[in-house]
Amino acid sequence: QKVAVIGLGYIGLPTAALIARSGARVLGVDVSPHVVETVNSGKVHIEEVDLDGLVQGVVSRGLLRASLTVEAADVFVIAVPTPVSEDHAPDISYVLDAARTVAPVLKAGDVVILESTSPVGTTEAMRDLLAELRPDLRMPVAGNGPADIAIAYCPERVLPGRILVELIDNDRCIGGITPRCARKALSFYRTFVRGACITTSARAAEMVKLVENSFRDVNIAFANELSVIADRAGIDVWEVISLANRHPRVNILQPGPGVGGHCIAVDPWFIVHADPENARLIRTAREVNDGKTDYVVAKASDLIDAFPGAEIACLGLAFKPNIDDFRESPAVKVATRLARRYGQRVKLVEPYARELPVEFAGTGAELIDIDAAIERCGVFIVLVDHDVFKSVPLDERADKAVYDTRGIWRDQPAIAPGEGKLRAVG
Ligand code: SAJ
Repeated sequence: QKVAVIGLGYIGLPTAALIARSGARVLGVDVSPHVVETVNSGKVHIEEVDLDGLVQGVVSRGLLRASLTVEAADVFVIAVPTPVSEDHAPDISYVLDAARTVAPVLKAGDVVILESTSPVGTTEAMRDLLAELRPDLRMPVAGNGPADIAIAYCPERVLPGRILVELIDNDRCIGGITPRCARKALSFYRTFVRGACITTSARAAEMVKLVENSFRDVNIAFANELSVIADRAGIDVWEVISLANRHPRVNILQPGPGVGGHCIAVDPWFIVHADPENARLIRTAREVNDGKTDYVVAKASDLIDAFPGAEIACLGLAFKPNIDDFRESPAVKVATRLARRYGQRVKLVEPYARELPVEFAGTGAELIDIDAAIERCGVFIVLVDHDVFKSVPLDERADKAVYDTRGIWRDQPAIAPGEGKLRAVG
């Protein structure tokens, strides 16, 4: 069968490559000429474990090809961004654009699957648009009997850094506009997914995706709120969490400088926007997690001010450990605010960055490696729990003033800044 994947980003490209490896002929469609050229030359424009080798293999075997324009196919998979605007309203225009792209080449028997995280009702909106553009084809409507086109929503739920593994092994939830649509999409996913594939309605599947990420956001907010309360009470939050987690039914997540990435900090707003009156806990969790970033900036500034003149090392910029993804990263937010305030004193340590990210242009902040930071800097602000930071032994950092937002150096002693003791944890 022939598959067209619309959108060759963090989800679309790995998905296209895996489908191609399962033996289908895959056309990847993207609006960016750079992305299309890169993929066609067997290379990748994003970093993800093992993706480069996979793409190179399927492109060289002629199974995956990229293009700026769509062609006829049997299955269309849409994986385009669904951002939120400043006022937290979801923007589904890329999904609707993708539907407009696909509409002219649709034929009876085709399957159209939306994978982008979407507000409830988006798959139906896409169906309505396709119906308008192709009145010659019967689009699925619940209770209306057979249709020419099957339309389904099947959210991705993979973790950056483990995308290729999770695309195959995670369970999938497949929501059809009608049960028949779900069954057609199911037979497609069975060709490359090893996890269980469970069918439901499109609206339920849309909600499932939003709920998963909101669940995680609320639970991280709990840990972040706890970290502030414990800090003010002079208690080590990581000790409290690890002891509380010994209870058989307690599993508290880890506090940090806030929540980043392009999913968990965004998707809960889709639910809040749809029902602001009732989504109170979900909205508060967002506010708590964003507020933690402000708290970290204030605490880091207090520590820095206690050591005038000392150079400051901000450890980590990625939105989570051991990846090179800086999108919506709370570490970047904290470090840019510190760099704007303390200028050249600020040194950024990020083994996953090849150059200084644009946010820091003009601040005077500089990218250095961890060894240089240990030699030069007196104040350390730990923002990301990269393994390379965790492995720095105490004797190399015992004389540093440290604010550790991730709890990786719990053996760090407090350092006296001239007069008075200053212990910075939480
Ligand atoms: N974080 C904490 N403390 C924790 C766990 C995470 O502060 O205990 C922070 C991370 O540092 C990071 C943010 O949360 O800044 C998000 O990281 P993550 O690892 O929780 O999630 P993502 O954004 O990489 O991927 C999530 C996953 N969703 C869930 O785990 C419910 C993934 O399965 C989804 O596919 C992905 O969002 C997505 O695309 O929606």
